[in-house]
Amino acid sequence: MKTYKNFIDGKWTSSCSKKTFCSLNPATERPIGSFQDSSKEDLDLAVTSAEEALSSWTDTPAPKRAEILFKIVELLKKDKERLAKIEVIEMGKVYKEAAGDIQEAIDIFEYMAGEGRRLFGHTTPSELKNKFNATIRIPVGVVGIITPWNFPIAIPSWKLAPALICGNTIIFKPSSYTPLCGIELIKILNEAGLPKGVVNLLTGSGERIGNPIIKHPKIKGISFTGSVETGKFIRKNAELKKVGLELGGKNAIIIMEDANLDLALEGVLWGAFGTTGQRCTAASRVIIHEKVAKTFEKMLVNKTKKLKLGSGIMHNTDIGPLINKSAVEKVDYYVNLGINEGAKLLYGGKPGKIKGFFYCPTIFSNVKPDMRIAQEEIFGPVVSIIKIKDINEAINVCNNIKYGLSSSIYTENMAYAFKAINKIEAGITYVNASTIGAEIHLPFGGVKKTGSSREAGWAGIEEFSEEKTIYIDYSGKLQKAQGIE
Ligand code: UN1
Repeated sequence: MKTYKNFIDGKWTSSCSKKTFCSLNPATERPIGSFQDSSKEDLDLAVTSAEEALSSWTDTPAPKRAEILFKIVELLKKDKERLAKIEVIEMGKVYKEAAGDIQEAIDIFEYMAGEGRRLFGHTTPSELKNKFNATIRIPVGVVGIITPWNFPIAIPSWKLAPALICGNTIIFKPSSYTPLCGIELIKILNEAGLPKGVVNLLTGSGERIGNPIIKHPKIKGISFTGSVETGKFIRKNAELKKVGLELGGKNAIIIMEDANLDLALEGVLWGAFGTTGQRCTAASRVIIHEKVAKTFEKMLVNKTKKLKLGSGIMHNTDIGPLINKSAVEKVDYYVNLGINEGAKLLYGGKPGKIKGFFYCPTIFSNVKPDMRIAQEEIFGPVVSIIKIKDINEAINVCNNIKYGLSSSIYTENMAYAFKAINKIEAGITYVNASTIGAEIHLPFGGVKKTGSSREAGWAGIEEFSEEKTIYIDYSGKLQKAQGIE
């Protein structure tokens, strides 16, 4: 089995800890490689390198930095198939979704490369004569990027691409369930010609290497996607660092009585069972008008029965494995909880019969909005159907959760659609589309316990830069603002 290394100061290096850990293929439960179990000492070396690289990277004109990002786009395109296969093997999602993940990385690097010739600030008039006012963007400094396993190439790219174009240098810790994907991405960044120290990669656990990144006094910004618990820990321990957090969801699809049910069905299947339900944006609740609930439930069960579990590498697989054994146990725990809470198990509700971390797609009906299966993030292929009587109740139920990431409504009625757009407490609302599939050039993020940050698109530039205000007085005399003589 191959041992992979950290990337510090432009070199592939073993950890000072001399310890390693394994990453498993979730479809076979077999290890795919061993990785550095990094320590605080490794982090200090990486931070020193990132600090040394900072001023020359920041001084490199943004359009020149962009040339490297365009090169990354080219290399990712060339390598798309190979990277997607690695992602299937390490993370488990089905091949066509893994290819989508790589495409998301290509798209964000391309968008951010374009930003090299924008990175807009503002100009605005002064209240005084012969004075010029504007803002420019400056980098945050050395930033820490800590990413999850569910989009192991795309989510790091959402953060790396804007961080790079804004002139930051980076300490990147991929999830310890998908270190190989992180390493493959950094290999490409390196091949594209990033100067040494601009990006440093450390593999290892949240506890041993994530925590010191969060607390490191020389790291000025943290961008994190993952659990609410870790998000809270970051808020407490990152002190005055600039922090971006994306912390999950309990997203709903509302289906009104006038909805096109065939369309809604496709949306629910894709939102609830795509990526085996392991998206922060997954649709884990269906809030449906009582007039159409029965018909829809039948349609959903019929289609779900046809979904095939299996390795993501096989072309006929619909649903890949969960990430690990504890994910299977967690999903199973929630399924039993749902039964005990009095929900009706319509379909599924058990682990897959094949080897690997599989779980059958699962549908609950008669779910009450306050049941824990309708409140807590399960992160697996489980969907809860909740009946409602009208649009107001639908929106109340939709908002009756601690999260606020994605949401969706299926209706042909403009008034319902706009009510949903205006009243749902979420960072994203789709109309007649599922809760998943955000595009990279728009802001992504949520409200409430999802974390209230935004990333990607122009929000990515805001996340990884500071806006500096410039006043230039060319009057040749002391002028005082606010009318002071
Ligand atoms: C996530 O699960 O954290 O909108 C990200 C989507 C994907 C990204 C999901 N583009 O579903």
